[in-house]
Amino acid sequence: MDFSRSDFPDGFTFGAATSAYQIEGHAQGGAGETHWDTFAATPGNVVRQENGDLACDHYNRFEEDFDLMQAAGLDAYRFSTSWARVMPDGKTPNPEGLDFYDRLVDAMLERGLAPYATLYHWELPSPLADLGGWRSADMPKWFGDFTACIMGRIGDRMAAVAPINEPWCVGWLSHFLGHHAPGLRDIRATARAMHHVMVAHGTAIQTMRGLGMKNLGGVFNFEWAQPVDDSEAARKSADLYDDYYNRFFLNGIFKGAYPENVMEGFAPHMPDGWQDDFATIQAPLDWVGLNYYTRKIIQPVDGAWPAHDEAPTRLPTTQMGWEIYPDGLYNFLTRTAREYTGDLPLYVTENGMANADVIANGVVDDPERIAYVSAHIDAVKRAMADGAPVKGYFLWSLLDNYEWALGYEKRFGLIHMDFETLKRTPKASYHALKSALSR
Ligand code: IFM
Repeated sequence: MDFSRSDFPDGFTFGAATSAYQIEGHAQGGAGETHWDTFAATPGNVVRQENGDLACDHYNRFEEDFDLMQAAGLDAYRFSTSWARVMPDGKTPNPEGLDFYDRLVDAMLERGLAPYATLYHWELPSPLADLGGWRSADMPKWFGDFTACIMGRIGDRMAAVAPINEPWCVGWLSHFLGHHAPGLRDIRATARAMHHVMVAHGTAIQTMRGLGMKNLGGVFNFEWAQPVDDSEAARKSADLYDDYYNRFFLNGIFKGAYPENVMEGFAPHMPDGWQDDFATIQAPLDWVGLNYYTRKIIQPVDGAWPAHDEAPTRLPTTQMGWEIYPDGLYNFLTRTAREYTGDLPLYVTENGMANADVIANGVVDDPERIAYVSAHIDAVKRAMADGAPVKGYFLWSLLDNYEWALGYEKRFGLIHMDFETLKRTPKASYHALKSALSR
């Protein structure tokens, strides 16, 4: 890769990220059913109706995975804790699940990998989904109880914790676009879910402060919004996309208000008393994590709010069809520091690409991923040179894994997974990263 560790200040963290449902093998260890299991079992939602029952069997093979991380010279592991493994019905602790995360964290520490935990990465226990899931005003309380339960067990060994991975996906993608569980397409459900996710985030931060924990942050996914042309209508459309995708969460947390143009759509559907929740939402953070992959070209269309669509790109794309646009990462890092977070540490908590990788004679050549990561690391360096206080970079993902509605065919890993044999094969990008980190 086109960089070396010595290009970065001492203490800059290089890590890799995963999530529980995408790798662990959810059918093991007494985990409860989740809304992803039933979403995946419903025809038309997930490619080949694939689910996370076995995934990478990380549940039994995490030592091997951590050995590979250690051998690559990585400093940190960003993982998530499955609510349904820790509390199968969403409310009652499962000793087997707690023991698993206890062992997992100790195995990281034994190999010098700093644990960066995310409490929730999308597998909601079905009994809570039955009660309304993220539409319910009770979610923040249930989530606070889960936070106390899991962090009461492993919180003493965390390097950093964030409550919810990618609130936009939990709210908009899952309740407005219906692409993820619970697969709703309903603006009232969306407005409520977007707000309750924010209150749950703040509740979890307060709960962890109560446990005496430090280094607590929030992780948000951002897409750069480019107007399709110079027209006023295109600019307004791109601004609205930017506001409900990116700014909604930062505005809520750092300014105590949601963007006005988003409220034009949401206001009639917000839960009672939502304006009183900002004291919780604004619980102070120690760092902010940005997940960044791509840019979207936005064009206005006739129709109901938000009345816009994505236009095709002319730039190269990844296996996901996502445009490769490293400048977007530079833009977000500098804008976030300038407009919201000031000196607060920033992390790139996810960045990477899916590629149609194939294994031949035991080797996986992925020059596309090496180029993608190099270009995005260069964007991080430029943002730092221009004053953004970036303290770390996590690659998505350590392993090829379950890419949600797209099943197992989109390969994001530094390590190739044979999903039949579960054999792990480090790709050329893994070896390139290892050599960059040792320089
Ligand atoms: O696989 C996902 C992950 O779960 C959340 N961030 C984006 C990744 C790639 O789509």
